[in-house]
Amino acid sequence: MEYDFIVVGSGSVGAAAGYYATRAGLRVLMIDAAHPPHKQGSHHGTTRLMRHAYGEGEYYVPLVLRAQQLWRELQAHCSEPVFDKTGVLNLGPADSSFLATVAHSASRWSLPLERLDAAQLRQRWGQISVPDNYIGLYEPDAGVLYSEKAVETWIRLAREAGCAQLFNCPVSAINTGDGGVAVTTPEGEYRARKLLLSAGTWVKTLYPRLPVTPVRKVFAWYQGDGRFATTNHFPAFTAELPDGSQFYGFPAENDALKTGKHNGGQVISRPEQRVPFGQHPGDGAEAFPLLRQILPGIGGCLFGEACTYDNTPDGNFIVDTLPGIPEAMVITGLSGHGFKFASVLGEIACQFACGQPSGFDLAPFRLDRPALRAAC
Ligand code: PYC
Repeated sequence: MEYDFIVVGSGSVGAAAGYYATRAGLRVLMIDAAHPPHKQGSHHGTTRLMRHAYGEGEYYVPLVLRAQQLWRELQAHCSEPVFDKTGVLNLGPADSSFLATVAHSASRWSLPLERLDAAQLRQRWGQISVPDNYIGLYEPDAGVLYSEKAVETWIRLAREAGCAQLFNCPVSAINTGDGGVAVTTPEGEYRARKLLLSAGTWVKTLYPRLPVTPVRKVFAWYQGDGRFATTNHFPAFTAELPDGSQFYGFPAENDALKTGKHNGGQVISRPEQRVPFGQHPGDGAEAFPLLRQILPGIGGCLFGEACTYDNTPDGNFIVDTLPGIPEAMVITGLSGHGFKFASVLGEIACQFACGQPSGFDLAPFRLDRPALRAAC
């Protein structure tokens, strides 16, 4: 066997897995169709949210707390910020089910969370405008991750620790045999005892039965000013509008506030359908409802980018072995909220490669869960 562990897709989770497995003493080959960090997947655009009191389900909290420890460790290897504790403010109607789960997650795991009514919100952040039936749930220990910086650091650390890296090299097939796994690339075939498939959006080109839908998404930077910056204690945020649409956003940097719409987007089936920002009608106006209703002091669109979500039917991740290939783990379906977990998911993949069980309850992420069974 040439390698102990091959990583197919070395963006966010794959970059972390490659580093942790190399550090654990395994002979590792990281492969990617591009050269991470890059803009072809879902880790570009500078920033991602780091939320702990998790609105998507309290079962994510143990994972996200371990992820946070690992982000702190990564920070020690990087001279620029990987994580900034800006706080995260979750805004929405008082009866929002997302906010109810945020509150439940915080209480179940004893996480700091402040509840503010509409008047308290307006008093604390005069830049924010909310209807009277809105509340805010503020997580002071949450914040912002610098996604490309993190991926770049893992790639560098893995390389320095002796990891083999084959970038700009697409994998065209994964096969089993001789008690291991083989991948086919234009550079030849490589074999290992174990494999991680973390190819994100286009994972179905290698394993078509996975219930993952690629969706084109956009995010953009809008004219802000010092009132919306961390120096003025302006937090990162999630916001649910009265029509149910969900947005996320970050404090302004260099007078530009980044925001994007979490739901919606265009379902695509080929990479070339992910056309650049501005080429789809509505790209430039997508965030206007958020800005008009919640952040009226923010000005016009400065620039934007397109990215992709790899969505599952229930919005929960897929963390499992590939059906019929127990030597191969698949981590995909991060459904637009997974970057913050890249560190802990990389560690879980490393444990799989080392033959160690994960200490986490991964049942919500299995391929045979009811919500996915119909789709598989
Ligand atoms: O945590 O949901 C999230 C998120 C969306 C975009 C960036 N972070």
